[in-house]
Amino acid sequence: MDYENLVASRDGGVATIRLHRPKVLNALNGKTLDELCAALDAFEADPEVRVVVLTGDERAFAAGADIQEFAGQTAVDMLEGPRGRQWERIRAFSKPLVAAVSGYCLGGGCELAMLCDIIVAAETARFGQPEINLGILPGAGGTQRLPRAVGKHRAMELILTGRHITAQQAYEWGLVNRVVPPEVLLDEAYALAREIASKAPVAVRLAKAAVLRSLDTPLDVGLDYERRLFALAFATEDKEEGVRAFLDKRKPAFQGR
Ligand code: DAK
Repeated sequence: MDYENLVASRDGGVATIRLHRPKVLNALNGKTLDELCAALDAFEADPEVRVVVLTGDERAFAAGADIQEFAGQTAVDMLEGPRGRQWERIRAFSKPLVAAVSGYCLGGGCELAMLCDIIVAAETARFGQPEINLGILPGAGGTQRLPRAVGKHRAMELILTGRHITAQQAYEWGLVNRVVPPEVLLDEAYALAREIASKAPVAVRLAKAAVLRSLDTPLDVGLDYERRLFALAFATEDKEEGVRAFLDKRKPAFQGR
């Protein structure tokens, strides 16, 4: 499919979405978010796609929402416009999302990375929630996901000062999985994505759903949810194949059923 502000492609089980508005550091305007949702819809529906890598370019993953668009927008636009639905779509994507982050990853860009399941950062990456400098606050989950990722006090520091942190600091705070030299950023992200893509696809989706549920439920509810999804995995042919392959001492050939 052709998009204006991103490039979407697939290689085997791994698809890639590369944000592409280089003149404005991949600022996330309505059209870009629409296209991102359309690409996710297409990848969700394509059974060949097992994992999606989301990336930007060297200078920016994304420098946040498009501030040009904010000028003149009202509270009602924020409440009733398409933004909420677009972010919900990204949140609901059922397959693993691996963010490969280089350069600026700010505001809505940082919130987008946090919606991904694994974050690989180049040494050049800079993370932050600078909305406070615009007289607003994070609006796509930053005040909720950042404290869950790095703890209350660190999240407060980032959100109340608007300061950026380095990739190394983000790693030390537990916001990203690993930090690598920029030239191997995509290699590292694809190695992870390919490894996940080789696993049983239904189990991978169930595992993603179960881990995400842990972040928004009390332990007993989460354990109950996990028990149900675990039982559901036993209804798949891939479970039979995985167990049989182990016992036969061979590699499993998962079919996604
Ligand atoms: N929007 C629009 N344009 C942007 C931009 C942005 N977020 N960030 C950068 N640009 C543009 C700049 O205006 C500049 O354009 P020209 O002047 O060349 O035309 C070009 O990109 C290059 O930027 P700079 O010249 O500023 O480059 P520097 O290297 O000097 O600085 C910077 C890079 C990233 C530090 C700086 O550009 C910057 O501070 N950018 C703004 C970052 C920011 O404040 N981001 C947070 C935006 S608020 C919601 C969902 C999401 C959100 C809210 C609600 N709902 C679901 C309700 C999200 C909100 C946000 O993200």
